[in-house]
Amino acid sequence: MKLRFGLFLGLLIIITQVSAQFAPPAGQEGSSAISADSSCFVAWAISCSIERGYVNISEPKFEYSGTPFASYGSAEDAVGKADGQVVSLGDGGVAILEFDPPIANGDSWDFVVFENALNDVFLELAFVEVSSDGVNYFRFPAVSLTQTEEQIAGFGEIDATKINNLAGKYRAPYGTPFDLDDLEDNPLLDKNNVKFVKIIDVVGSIDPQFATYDSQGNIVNDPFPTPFHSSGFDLDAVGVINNSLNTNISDDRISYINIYPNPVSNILNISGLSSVSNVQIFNILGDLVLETNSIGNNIDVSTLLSGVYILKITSNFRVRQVTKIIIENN
Ligand SMILES: [Ca+2]
Ligand SMILES: [Ca+2]
Repeated sequence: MKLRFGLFLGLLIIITQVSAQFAPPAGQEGSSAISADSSCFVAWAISCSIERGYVNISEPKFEYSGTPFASYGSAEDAVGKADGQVVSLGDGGVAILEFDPPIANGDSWDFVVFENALNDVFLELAFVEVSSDGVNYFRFPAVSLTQTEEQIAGFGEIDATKINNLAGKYRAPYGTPFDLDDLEDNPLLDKNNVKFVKIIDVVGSIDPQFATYDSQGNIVNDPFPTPFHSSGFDLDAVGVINNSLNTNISDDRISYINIYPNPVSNILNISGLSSVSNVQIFNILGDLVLETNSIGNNIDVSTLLSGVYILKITSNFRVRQVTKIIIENN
């Protein structure tokens, strides 16, 4: 009897593991869903730009409300706190959100993407990428284990436990969290200085002509077509959990940087920088007044008027030091 029970238990564990690979819907045990009202958020996107996709990429001449592109909402709807106001991306549409201060890689989840799903199963998905420089983007390793034999219809259903590292996994007002630790290290990405998040609608068609693929080569199957002005991923907001202000960025090199003299006249000395660094000086209005790339040593500030300035040193896309300096030129 005990043996049988053990077998039963073992089988149950195996079945559970096979059928529930990833976190379940909001409210269920083990869910990673985070409410828009959670106190974990320290910031939200400060700007957003949108490149809309078709309302139906397989019929690019088809128009809804006089346009072949998604038209619901506007880019501003993705700025600030999640509020249920969304911008629709359309098939393959793209949103780029900007963060200041930048997102950083703190403990566990670092930022959260909000969509407007009405329930736990009508899910519209998007790939998520991040960038430190606005040029080189790195995609979270998305996984979609949804079957790929049958197209999920326009109002079809998806099982959240088959989805990972894709935005849109949870019903509103819950968001899908992302952990920068899930990205492989790359010299072109500073995980403690993520200024941009890119959201890319997955399209969702299983027709190879229009399909997109997850990190394992699976077609991502999601509701398609959705030939309306609100086609594709409906982006509400991106909330920040960890940024450069609330996260201790350990970098022992900082302590070796020495900036002197301060106050300074004519020549500012910077010592302790081991690699080529970008040095920027801003006036108190935030305008960039001097920029140079150097390996430490001397910065000529003789052209600047006397006053208070902010000195910012960056190397390898990481801000090494921000210091107030006083310039006293005659
Ligand atoms: Ca993290
Ligand atoms: Ca919104």
